[in-house]
Amino acid sequence: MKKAFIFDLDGVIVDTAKYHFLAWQKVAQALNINFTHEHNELLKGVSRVRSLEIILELGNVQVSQADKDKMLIQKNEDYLSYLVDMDESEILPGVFKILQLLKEKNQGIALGSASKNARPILEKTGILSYFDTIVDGNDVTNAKPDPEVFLKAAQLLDIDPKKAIVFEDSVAGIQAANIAEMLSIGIGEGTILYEADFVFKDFTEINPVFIDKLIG
Ligand code: B16
Ligand code: MG
Repeated sequence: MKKAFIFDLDGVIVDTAKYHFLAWQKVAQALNINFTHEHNELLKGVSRVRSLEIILELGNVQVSQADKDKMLIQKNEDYLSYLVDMDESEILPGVFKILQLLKEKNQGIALGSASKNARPILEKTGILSYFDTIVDGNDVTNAKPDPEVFLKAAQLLDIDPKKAIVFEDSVAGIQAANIAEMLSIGIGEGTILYEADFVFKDFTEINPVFIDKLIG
């Protein structure tokens, strides 16, 4: 049977959260806002604009729209500078194997990410060709937990959403998959991603037998 396997990007395929953190930290420092790794967790799976709003709320700081726009541009330029040297070594453990297995089994493979930088990241890490379709922050109007990103991916693959499986590291992403009536697989901590149908620490914990069961 052909199923739709939809992958989130940051935290699932690559760990770009560390680069987002460094770039947001500069924005926060310029505003005298204390921004910690713990705060960074709040930004996972969240859009760029909403991330800035969260940081401003944390510091109880108000700025004009023009200043917000400047900060968003600055943050992204800074973030992109960390991606310049990115290569396939940044692909998270076990991801390659799963992608290869799904390709061999002729399954639908899609990206469903909130990032507007998804394509260059997939290109730099050399895995763009694995994806039959890509839905990212440029293609959707509603952010996760709205299921738009995943529903669009299933639609582009021409596969019933009920036959879709989503790999996600964020709570909002798991909720989006559940709302879309897709099977949700959390990548990370079970205590955080408890709303997921299954949770694995990383892809090395997912074996071919499990994938076969998902395919049915
Ligand atoms: P960008 P995902 C999300 O990607 C990140 O988790 C989140 O931290 C980031 O703010 C968002 O993309 C937007 O990214 O600034 O590159 O457009 O986890 O949905 O793949
Ligand atoms: Mg993510």
